[in-house]
Amino acid sequence: MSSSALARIAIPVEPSRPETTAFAADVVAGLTVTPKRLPPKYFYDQAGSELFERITTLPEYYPTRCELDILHAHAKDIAALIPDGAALIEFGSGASTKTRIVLRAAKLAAYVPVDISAEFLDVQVNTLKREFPEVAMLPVAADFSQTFALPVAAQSMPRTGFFPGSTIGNLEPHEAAAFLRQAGRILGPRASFIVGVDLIKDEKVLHAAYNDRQGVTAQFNRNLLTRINRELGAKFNLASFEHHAFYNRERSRIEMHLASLKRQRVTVCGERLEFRAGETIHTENSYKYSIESFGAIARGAGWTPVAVWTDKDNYFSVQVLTRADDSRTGDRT
Ligand code: SAH
Ligand code: AVI
Repeated sequence: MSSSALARIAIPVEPSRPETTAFAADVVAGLTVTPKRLPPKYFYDQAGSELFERITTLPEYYPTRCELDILHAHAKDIAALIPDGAALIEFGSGASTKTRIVLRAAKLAAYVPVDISAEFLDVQVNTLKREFPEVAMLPVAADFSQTFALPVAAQSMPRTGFFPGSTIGNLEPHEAAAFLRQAGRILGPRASFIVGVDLIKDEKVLHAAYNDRQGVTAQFNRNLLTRINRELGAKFNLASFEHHAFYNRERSRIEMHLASLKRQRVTVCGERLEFRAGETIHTENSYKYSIESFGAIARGAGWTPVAVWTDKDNYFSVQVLTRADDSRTGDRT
């Protein structure tokens, strides 16, 4: 957005917080273009993080179950990749459920959970400190797609990266490549990076995972409007927006949208926004990869895939990457 457009935006409810100003700018920028869109990172306020945790327990949401199975099956392999005394840097750590498998299997000196959902992160870290008193907990509340500083204590330790959940699938492929490059700089030479990547599969399975019968995914999607109402003083009527999620086969991605059920006008930060009946706000993409297509992105970003593990149904993969300047041969099971 241009600086004059930024200056036009009015009334963030808490104008002194830089995060609120950035949120306001991104919301206005995304809702004044056609088609309307919002960045998925804004799903994750406290309520959004809690809703995501409920999603992970839904019968239809296979990714968490599959990835937990893979991590349990390969806990020893993962531990063998991690040098003693290393720091585990996790991007988008959420409730750190999967991380506990790694924390139990490896001899880590420090855990650096990086997450944009600051309040939720704080609560998780307090619990983790009690569970793993021998591991230094060094949380970073930050947007991992921007430059951020590693805690000083972790800078002198060997570092291993962890990015489970297929959160990488919520980035556009070119953003995923840029992210992997930046992660390479953060993790340093000779680092390993363990990345969860959701795989292309039967479309019915994909559709069900994002259209659960209890409507939790719909609540997660609509929570974005609740957050805009609360933090930016808007008055979206949640009942007049419907959750839409479908698989876009050509682009190998689930798309989530909020569809306006009628013609309506909503004012956000002083901008009068018009919605046609049926017009949508595109809120998230969740890209699904083949092992080869993800491998190509990783290679292009300076990493070498050295191991790929999948669950019994081949729904989900955990991929081990090493810096391309430190490639070694590995298994592909
Ligand atoms: N790793 C967990 C959580 C995945 S949900 C799991 O596998 O279950 C995605 C997580 O990434 C959320 O906790 C969210 O707050 C965080 N996140 C999303 N976009 C982010 C960004 N740009 N920067 C930092 N954290 C982000
Ligand atoms: C965090 N991320 C990988 C989830 C996904 O599956 O794309 C977010 C999510 N969106 C809807 N349900 C879950």
